[in-house]
Amino acid sequence: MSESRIDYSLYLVTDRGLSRGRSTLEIVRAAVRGGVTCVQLREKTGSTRGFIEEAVSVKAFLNSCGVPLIINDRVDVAMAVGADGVHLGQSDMPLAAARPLVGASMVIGISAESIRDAVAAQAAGADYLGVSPVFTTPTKADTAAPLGLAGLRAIREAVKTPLVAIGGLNCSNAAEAIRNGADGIAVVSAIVAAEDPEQAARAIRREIDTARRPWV
Ligand code: TZP
Ligand code: MG
Repeated sequence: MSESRIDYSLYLVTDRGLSRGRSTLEIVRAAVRGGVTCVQLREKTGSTRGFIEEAVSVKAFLNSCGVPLIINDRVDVAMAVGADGVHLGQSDMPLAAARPLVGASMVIGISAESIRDAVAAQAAGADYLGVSPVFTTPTKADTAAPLGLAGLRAIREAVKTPLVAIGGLNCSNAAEAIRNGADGIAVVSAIVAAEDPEQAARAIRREIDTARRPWV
């Protein structure tokens, strides 16, 4: 899938630990009903086999509604399940090593915590960038200092690659992130840990749509 066929506008990143006992598939189904346009499966614990089984079941659902699946960290898992994309951080497999493995059609997203990261990832051919963290977040421990909206805007001015803002995003700041150059909003806890993930996604969706249509 080429990057232009992916709608990054509301990008769900899963987290089993924040799901309050609900299955990842259950969260994904609710979030898609609420307007999520892209799903990244992020499994930091558990077996490779378990990750693949989960990815296969989530992919079957997402295929039925035309929403792309992106796999976090694991090029092998992304290839094994025929995912639409793989998301790689600055300590994961380099894009130049991943591209020959996954081929031209799989989307590769790269985490960028600075202008330097973003410019390098664009030059290496990243399909999109996860700009992180925009705000403080308790969800991921090993992040750099928050970029803030000014940092997001500076990265927007430095690259043309689609940008997905991540880190502390929710319905109260999603619109600002879009206005400061994000093409999409990536969310973990504001959807995954919500009492009603469908409603939570819908509220963020509304903010994004309003920010993209300032004339309305
Ligand atoms: N990558 C950068 S920040 C982050 C990830 C996975 C966590 C974002 O989580 P939340 O709960 O949306 O702030
Ligand atoms: Mg990673």
